[in-house]
Amino acid sequence: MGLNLAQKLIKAHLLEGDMTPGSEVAIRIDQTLTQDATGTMAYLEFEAMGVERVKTELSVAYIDHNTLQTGFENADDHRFIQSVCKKRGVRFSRPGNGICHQVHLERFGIPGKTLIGSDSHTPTGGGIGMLAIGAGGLDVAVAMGGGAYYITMPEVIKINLTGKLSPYVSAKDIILEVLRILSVKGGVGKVVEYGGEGIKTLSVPERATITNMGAELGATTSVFPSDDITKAFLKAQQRENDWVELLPDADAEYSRVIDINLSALAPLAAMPHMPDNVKSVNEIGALKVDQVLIGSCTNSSLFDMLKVAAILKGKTVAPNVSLGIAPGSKQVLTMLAENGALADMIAAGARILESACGPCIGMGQSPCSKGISLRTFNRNFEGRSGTADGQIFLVSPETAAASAISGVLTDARTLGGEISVDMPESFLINDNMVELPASVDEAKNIEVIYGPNIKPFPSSDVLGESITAKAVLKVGDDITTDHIMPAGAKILPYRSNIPFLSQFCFRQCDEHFAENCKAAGSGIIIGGANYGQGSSREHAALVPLYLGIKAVIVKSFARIHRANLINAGILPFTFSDAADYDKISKDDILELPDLRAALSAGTQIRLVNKTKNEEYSLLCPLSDRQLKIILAGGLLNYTKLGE
Ligand code: MIC
Ligand code: SF4
Repeated sequence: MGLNLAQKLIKAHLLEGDMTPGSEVAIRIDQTLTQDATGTMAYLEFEAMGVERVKTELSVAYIDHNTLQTGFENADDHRFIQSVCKKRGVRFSRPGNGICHQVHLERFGIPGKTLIGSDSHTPTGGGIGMLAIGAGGLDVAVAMGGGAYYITMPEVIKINLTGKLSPYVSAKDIILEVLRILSVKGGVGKVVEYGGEGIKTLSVPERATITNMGAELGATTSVFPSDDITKAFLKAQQRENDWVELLPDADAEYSRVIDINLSALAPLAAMPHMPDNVKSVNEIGALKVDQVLIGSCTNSSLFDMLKVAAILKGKTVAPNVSLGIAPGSKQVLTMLAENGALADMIAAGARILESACGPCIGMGQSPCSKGISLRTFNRNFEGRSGTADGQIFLVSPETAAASAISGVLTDARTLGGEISVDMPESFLINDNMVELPASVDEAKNIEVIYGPNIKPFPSSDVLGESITAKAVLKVGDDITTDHIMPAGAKILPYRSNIPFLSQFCFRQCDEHFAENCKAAGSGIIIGGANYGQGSSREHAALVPLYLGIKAVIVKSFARIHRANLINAGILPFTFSDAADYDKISKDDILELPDLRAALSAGTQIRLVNKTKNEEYSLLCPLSDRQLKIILAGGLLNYTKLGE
C-alpha cells in the first residue's frame, strides 16, 4: 500500500511510535516559530529549561500580535524576546516585518520540513508541503531545546479538487466550503490533504489561505503537495534551492475522500459566530455593512492585495463603511507601494494598517455596536472583535472589496469581467528586519532583559491520590480559547503576567469565575463537545491552573488545548457516557478517588458527585509519556524530575 503525503512527512521524521492512527508518535522538529503573544511565555519556559542554544535547524521569533503598545508592557516583552533570541540562536523578526505565517511562508518555510509554532495557524506552511503544526508554547520550547514533538497519529482525509475557480470566487471560498462540509469539529485527529487536478490551478498564496484556515476544522494540519507551482513561488523568493518535489504515492490511501468541484463554487461567507456557519453570499443577501477589514494571516498576501486594489481602483468606499487593510508583510506592503496598488487603495478611502495581526485579535478597529463587519480573517468567535455584540462575517478579499464599495454584502461576480493578477516572477527580497543571533562566543556576554510586566508562571504540584473540588463552571459545546482566556487590546499586553490575566478568565461565560475559583481554592470545569477550540495559547491552561483548576471534564476536546492542559498538569477527562454531562450542576462537589492508581492502570475513572449522591465513569486516555507528565504535575516538573 502506498503512502499519502502526510504519512510520508511523518515517516521521514518519526522518532518513536508506530504510525497507526490514534496512537502517539514522536517526530523530529526541523523548524520552530513563535509570535509575541505566546512567545514571551514560551521563551520564559525555554529559559527555565536551562538550554544554552536552540538545537533546531531554524527558529524564528516574530513580533506581530502585540503591536498597539498602549503602555510599556509589550515593548518590554519585545525587548525580552529580542534579547533571548540574540543569546540563544533564534532569528528575530522585528515589529513591522509582518505576520508570522505570511513571513515564514515567504522567507523561511521549506517543503518536506517539520515546523511547529506557538500559534494555531502554523499549518499555513502546509501550503508549500511542510508538515506544519500549531502547538503550545511549552511544546515549542521543548522542540527548540532539541526535544521531540508528540502527536496522535492522525487519519488522513483527502480533499479532491477538480475544475477551476470562476472569476471572483476565491481560495477562501474553498476553505469555507470545506468548513461547511466538515464543521469546526470535523478535523479533530485528522490531517487534511489536498489533491486532484484542481490543485494545479491554485497558486501558493491560495493554497496557504486554505491550509491556514484548516486550523478552524480542528485538524492537526493541512497539506498540499510540493510541485512546479511551489517551485515557481520559491524561485520568485530567490529560494529555488529549497524546493523538493513531494507527492503522495499513486496508490495512497485515505480514510475519507471529499470531492469539491471548483467550477461549481460560489462566493461564501461564515456568519456570526462560528467559522463553520457558512452560507452563500447570495443566500445571505444584501446586508448593510458597517465595516470591512482585509488582512490577517489568512488573506494578506500580495496576490490578495492586488485583487483588492484592482476592485477598489477609481472607486470610493461607501459612506456607511470603514475599510481597513493590513498587508501581511513588509514584502507585500513594499511591493504594493512600488507598483502603485497601495495608492489605489488609499485613494479609494482605505485605512491602511500596519503589517500585523491587528483587528484579527481585537487589537483595535472594533466595530460599532451590533456592527456588521466583513472580514477576510479566519475566526469570528463572539466578542473576539472587541465589540460584544459585533456581527462578524468571514469572507474572501473579493467579496470584502466589492462590499466595501457598494456598502452592502455583495457577490463580486456582479462586477462583471475578470480581475487577473499574475504572481510576480520575482518578489522584492530584503531581510533587513530579521535580526540574526549572536555567535556562540558573543552570546556569553548578552544578558536577557526582563521587564517589570514579566511575572513568574504558575507551577503545579505532583498529582495527589484523589481530588475533591467544586464544579466551579459548567459550559456548553464549542467553547473557544477566546472564552477561556480572552485576548484583545486591553488584555493582550499582559500575556506574561498570569496573575493579572486571571481576572479575565471565562468572563464572557461567568463574570464571577475568577472570584469563585479563588473562594473555592480549587475547582473542576464541566464542558461540552470540542472544548478549547481555536488558539494555541497555553494561557488558557496556565490561567486556570493559577486559579486552582484541577480537572476539566467534557464531552470532547480540541487537540492543542488538551495537550496544553496535560503540559500544565490539569487532568483532561471525557465522559464515558455523554449523557452524564446533564446530571452535573454548577457548584456540585465532585470527588475523583484513587486517581493515581486508576490513571496508571488505564482503567475508567470514577467520578463521585457528593452533592447528588451519584457516580459516573470518565475516560482519560494517556500515552505512557502523558501519564508520567500528569503524575509529575505537568511537563516542566516532569522534565526537572527526569534530570
Ligand atoms: C489567534 O488567532 O487566536 C492567535 C492570537 O493568533 C492565537 C495565539 C494567541 O493566542 O496568542 C492562535 O491562533 O494560536
Ligand atoms: Fe494573527 Fe489573526 Fe493570524 Fe492569529 S489568526 S496569527 S491573530 S492574523
